[in-house]
Amino acid sequence: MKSFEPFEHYCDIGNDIKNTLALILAGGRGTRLKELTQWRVKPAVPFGGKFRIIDFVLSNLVNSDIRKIGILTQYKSQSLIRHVMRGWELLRSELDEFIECVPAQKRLGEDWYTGTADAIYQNIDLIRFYNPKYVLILAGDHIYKMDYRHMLAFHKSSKADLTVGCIDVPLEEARRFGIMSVNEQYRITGFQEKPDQPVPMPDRDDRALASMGIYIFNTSFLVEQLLQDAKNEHSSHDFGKDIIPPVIESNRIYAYPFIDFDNDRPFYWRDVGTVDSYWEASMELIGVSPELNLYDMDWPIRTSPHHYPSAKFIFNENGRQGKAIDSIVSEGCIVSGAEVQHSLLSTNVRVEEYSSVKNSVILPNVKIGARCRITNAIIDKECVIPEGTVIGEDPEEDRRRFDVSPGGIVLVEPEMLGQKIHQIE
Ligand code: ADQ
Ligand code: ADP
Repeated sequence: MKSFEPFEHYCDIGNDIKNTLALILAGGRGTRLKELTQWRVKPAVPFGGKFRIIDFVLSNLVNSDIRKIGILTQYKSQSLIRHVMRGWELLRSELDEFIECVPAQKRLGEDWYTGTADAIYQNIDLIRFYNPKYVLILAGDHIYKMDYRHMLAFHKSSKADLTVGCIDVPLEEARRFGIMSVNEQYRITGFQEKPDQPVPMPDRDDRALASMGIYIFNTSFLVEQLLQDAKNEHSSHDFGKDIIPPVIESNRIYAYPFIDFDNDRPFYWRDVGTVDSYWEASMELIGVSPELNLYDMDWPIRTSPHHYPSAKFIFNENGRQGKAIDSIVSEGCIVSGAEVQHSLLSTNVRVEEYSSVKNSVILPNVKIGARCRITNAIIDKECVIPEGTVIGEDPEEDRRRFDVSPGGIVLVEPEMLGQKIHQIE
């Protein structure tokens, strides 16, 4: 197989899309995001100024016309549930459309969800109730734009029992993923979850084919596998570890390449799992033509509506101009006699006079007092930065007060500033 072999997969999916139930796994904490996920689950982490991470997968579903959606939550789900309830009521129940948050139900003597397959198994009643033809299982913590109809057409035309979304990744990162090998028709011939020694692609010894953690199952096949796995006391009940490898030989398991064949490279897909990758993905948005285009009205990313006034830049009394250069500034922000450079200000941020903010991501509702200098930082929601604070200039000092990532990004949380969190979001 050549590294990227274009393939024909057009197939009329007719009403199948309406017969698909999407289940979003939104339960994992995402510990590598440090304090950003101390109070909220990773899909609820704000991203891109006005969005939360889960908005990307929800927008993909709605834009793909898949409107039967269950969100399986577990860890610190309140912030996520509130966001979904406030912002995602656009679906119409009279048309059998819904977005439903399904919190983990801990039953007496039983554990919370142990692995991803267990999370689906514990909601098997939901699957039986809606009785869809296909179940699309997704992670709630990835940033990308994908039309799942293409994948469903591929699944159907391949007559697959299960199709796994895949993308090629650098070999040195491959140990974080489920890694597969495929034949020329993209039928999976080998699958290892997070292997110590990942197998490179045949024609690219620096890349490996990774699972995106996106699965389309024929419902009957899924139910059969879940019931079987639930009986196996040695299983960790995880799709990548326990469900996929044993069925490869006996069943039709395919890989759907999320690859832009016109440009011979993978589409944009990011797991902003660490403080550094979160900062980098945010900074990329500021660039002239970012790979992730949030201004593409053909594929709008929706979120819960805010009712803030427009951003404002004002002169202070001494005639010092408030300005933002090479930055994203969201609604509700006021930059007063201060300078913002190559930074992302989320909704409702205040920057007071003589302050500067550079190469930084400022989350919603932050207040930055006068005469502060902030560089290479992520400031979490609700922080009030006292007048004269300097962040990002002296690594020793930063380490003493805040959290500094391996890449040198300073993460600032209200608690580190001695501020009480009055609203856990
Ligand atoms: P990981 O990302 O390591 O690998 P995992 O930690 O199991 O997989 O999380 C997958 C998704 O499920 C995340 O969105 C997480 O929040 C959620 N999740 C995890 N446990 C959950 C639970 N018990 N209840 C509800 N939600 C839960 C997976 C695949 C790999 C693949 C990568 C791609 O196993 O094969 O390469 O995703 O990122
Ligand atoms: P962009 O607007 O990102 O330049 P396109 O206009 O080609 O890209 O496609 C819009 C979006 O539709 C892409 O971001 C991609 O995620 C999705 N898309 C395009 N082709 C496919 C495909 N074959 N399978 C799944 N999704 C696709």
